[in-house]
Amino acid sequence: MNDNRLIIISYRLPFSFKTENRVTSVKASAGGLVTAVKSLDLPPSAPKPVWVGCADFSQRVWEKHKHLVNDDFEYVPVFLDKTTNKGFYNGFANSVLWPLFHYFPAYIDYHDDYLTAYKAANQAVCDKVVELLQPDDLVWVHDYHFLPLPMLIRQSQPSATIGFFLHIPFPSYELLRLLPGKCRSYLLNGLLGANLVGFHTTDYRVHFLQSVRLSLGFSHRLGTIVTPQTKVQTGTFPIGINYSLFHDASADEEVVQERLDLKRSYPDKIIFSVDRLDYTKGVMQRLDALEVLLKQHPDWIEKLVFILVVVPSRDQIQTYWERKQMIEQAVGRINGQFGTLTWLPIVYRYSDVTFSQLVALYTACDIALITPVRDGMNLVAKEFVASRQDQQGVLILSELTGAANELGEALLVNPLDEYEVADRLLYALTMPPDEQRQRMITMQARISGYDVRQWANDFIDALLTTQQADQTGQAV
Ligand code: GDG
Repeated sequence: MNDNRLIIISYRLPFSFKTENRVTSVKASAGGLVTAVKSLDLPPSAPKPVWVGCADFSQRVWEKHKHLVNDDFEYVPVFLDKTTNKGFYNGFANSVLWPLFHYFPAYIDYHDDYLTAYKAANQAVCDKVVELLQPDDLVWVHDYHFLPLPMLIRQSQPSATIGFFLHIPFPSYELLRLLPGKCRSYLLNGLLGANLVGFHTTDYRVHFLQSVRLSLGFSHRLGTIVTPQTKVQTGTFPIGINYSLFHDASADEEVVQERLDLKRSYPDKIIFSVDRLDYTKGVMQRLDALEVLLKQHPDWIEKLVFILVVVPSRDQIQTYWERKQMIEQAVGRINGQFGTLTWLPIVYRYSDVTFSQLVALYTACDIALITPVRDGMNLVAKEFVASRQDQQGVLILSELTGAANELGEALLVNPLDEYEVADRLLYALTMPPDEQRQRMITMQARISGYDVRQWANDFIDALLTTQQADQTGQAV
């Protein structure tokens, strides 16, 4: 890193305001992106980085309470009107791009006015960024909410240095072509405004390069796309986690106490999962697998418990609240079918848990059952591995996650095959401690070597390289 000022753009800012009994306080939010950006190695001489995002509070609240938000960033909220924000976020971003990029074409709900709102929101964010932008700033745009933003900024500031990182999968061209041609070209052209476009895996990157060639006619040379106006480098940057945070937390006093409480309440084998409420996370398929296991192996009845934490998310979108109902029906059905007067197979919680509870669950469980049907990376799998100081516990992981590329010692499964998942559950329930240790040690060595700080620094270093190459006129 050098002394350039960093401008981060993400849909959400990393905090929210909470008012209780007329007292307003600030709540910092966690999550992969926030942790990543906050752990960047910025030199002490670097100017304060700026974080631009869409406000989920009013301008009046911001003016009154912004003094409460006091950390290493300067925050710049963009205030969108309600209709634009709804069409942008619930509409185009989460009812078109999200299902499409996660291979759920049947869930796409495309309307032209969603696209209009998406364009308006991107323009509003662009206007704000351009207002702030100074020579030598590095702009880092995050995720599918802002695919057109790099080109919008570039059109107004041709010499800006712009990086873009996609946190979700980039689908194969066969999926992308479901979008109307004008819309597809608009989105792909938007990304070509960046100097560097980053993905979690090489597959996603290859899909992007193919889509650009087939939709726009620009081929690439060793991952660099040259158009008459721009030169765009692409790269693979698998996001990591704050490894030491999770590893060390397992010995925190609060976590130890929570873990003891859990072990006392659930003395048998514990299977655990935590996900945002989302059809991509494969919760229904996971429940089907548990049902198969208990049907085929009734000797496990009363000898295990599945702690299923589902974190509320996007519940104003139909496919999301419908999913919640489906999950709750399935939990009720399985508990009714296999439960006894003193035991239930599933403990279900629809809420978030604190960091200490999360680490206690990661370290109390015998099996982490992580079976998304599509996931850009999946940080939960990495956090589970990092937190196991005891080198015990089995990870069952969907092969359709980005994380599966790095966690080959997990029991990899196809989440749609409930018989395979049930079979792997059975194997995990009886896996000898030595085998658990061997697998865990290898995974820990791998993910501790490339943590979130390194991920963020690598991306910024690669972005700086494109800037230097542009300045000296050499090919990237
Ligand atoms: C997107 C991509 C990609 C969850 N529940 C609680 C809680 N969490 C934290 C986890 C983890 C994060 O939220 C979830 O990250 P994931 O990667 O699993 O999933 P997405 O939210 O879908 O993230 C994904 C990621 O971006 C990063 O690029 O990996 O593929 O979809 O950090 O720990 N934290 C606490 N309580 C909870 O109840 N404290």
